[in-house]
Amino acid sequence: MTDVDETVPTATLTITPQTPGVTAGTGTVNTIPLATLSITPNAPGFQRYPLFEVLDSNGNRIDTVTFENLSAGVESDVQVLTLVNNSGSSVDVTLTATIGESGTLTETATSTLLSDDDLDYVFTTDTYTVPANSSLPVYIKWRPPSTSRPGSKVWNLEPSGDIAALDWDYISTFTVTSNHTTDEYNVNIIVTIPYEAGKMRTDFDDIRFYENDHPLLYQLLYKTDSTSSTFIVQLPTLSATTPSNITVYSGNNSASSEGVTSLGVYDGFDDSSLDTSLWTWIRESGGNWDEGTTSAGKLNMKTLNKELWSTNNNAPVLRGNTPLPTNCELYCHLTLNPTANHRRGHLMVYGDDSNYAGIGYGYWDAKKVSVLQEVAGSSAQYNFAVDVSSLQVKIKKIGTVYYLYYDIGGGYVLYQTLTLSLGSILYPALVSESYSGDGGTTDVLYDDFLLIHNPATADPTVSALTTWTNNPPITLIGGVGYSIPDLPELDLQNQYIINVGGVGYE
Ligand SMILES: [Ca+2]
Ligand SMILES: [Ca+2]
Ligand SMILES: [Ca+2]
Repeated sequence: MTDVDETVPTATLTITPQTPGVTAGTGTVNTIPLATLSITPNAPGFQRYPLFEVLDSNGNRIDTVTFENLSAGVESDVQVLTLVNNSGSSVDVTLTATIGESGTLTETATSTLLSDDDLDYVFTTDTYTVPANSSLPVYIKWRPPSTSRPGSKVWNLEPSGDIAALDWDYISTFTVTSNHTTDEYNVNIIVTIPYEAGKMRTDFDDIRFYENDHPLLYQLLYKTDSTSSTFIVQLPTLSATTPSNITVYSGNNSASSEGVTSLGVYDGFDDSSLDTSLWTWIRESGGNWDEGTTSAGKLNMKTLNKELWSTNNNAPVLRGNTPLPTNCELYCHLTLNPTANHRRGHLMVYGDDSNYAGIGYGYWDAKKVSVLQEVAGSSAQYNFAVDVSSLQVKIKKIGTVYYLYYDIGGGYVLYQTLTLSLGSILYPALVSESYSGDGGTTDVLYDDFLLIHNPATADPTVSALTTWTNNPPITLIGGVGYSIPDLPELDLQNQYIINVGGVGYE
């Protein structure tokens, strides 16, 4: 079917189908005969609406759906998408919108069908502006390909790509609770899914994430088959007040992974070859670095009596190829045993040799967690004595605020919060250095580099997964069950799905 971009305006939309059987024009006008379906994403991000199956044996038919803007602001760029599934005949679809009783509708483009051949989908390029607290009634007129009555009626209240119908056998759930003061949108979080024997594929390809019956974008970062997997999952909304309830589906041996690759970057340094699509050397020290030779599955960059901190800018810097987004998180695991002053390795946000900030580990009269910064060549450092051989470091970048964390086994500890103007184009970087007069070298092993786009401003609280249970066969929207209406004037053969709030469909 289609993939949908995620760049959409904030919206709280309620789909409110009307009662059936209203007569208008030359045919019977039927609105979708369902009770109110309330779907409130509150947020940018596409909303995938339930699948209705409707056929009008009269030929022409008109269905009406009202999209209600419940938010306090004008919603622009609202797009209506109909997906039509028929058995091969052409379908005549027109989409018009009129002024709602309680507000003014501005149609910003004329309807244009983008596809009308043997339809899998039909949609228009229209976008609409819906004033605050007003409605956008949309009339969907289409000509079904057949007047035959196909038999039993099906009202399917499950979302497109319906997880139950497609034979996912198990579900688990978890909650994400914001620790920030305002709602945030399209927030990416890290989720670890441990393997559950017999309830998921050993390669985790059948894992799916849903919220309120809507599929969520996700990206598999890394995994060990039959052991554990780690995903980025994107939440359309992370409410400041209401936790997000996420459902995880598994248990479909024929499923293949449908994740995206746009939410983050991972390098486990596992294939013994530096990935030059990800990394560029600012200064390379040939023969003094390797991936997987010194230590399998790790990148080694030796300290070489070369420095970045202060004015001797001769240390090797392995820099990411792609500039960092405004808000992001960087992670890396470090293994080293420094024994002389200034031997150290860092994960950094790097603009150039005079503008960077990073956290790592090194030696400064003792083994210490180390934070280094330079802003326009003015350098500073922070050190915290702790004797370990490996540790995890993390940088949360929210605009120009840098939160620098370390984890020596007890969980992340926020060590420094720095507000720094490092420039507008910044990259992730790995840097090993040591004092120029030292004369020795230290292996610095880097592993599991991870970059996550658009994290929550404050780390949210992510609950543990609940016990995996059987997937109930029908997903009810809003917790309300609908009986199948008896509509003798309708055949039910064709299907359409209405999406609101999405732009950039392809
Ligand atoms: Ca590699
Ligand atoms: Ca590795
Ligand atoms: Ca410098």
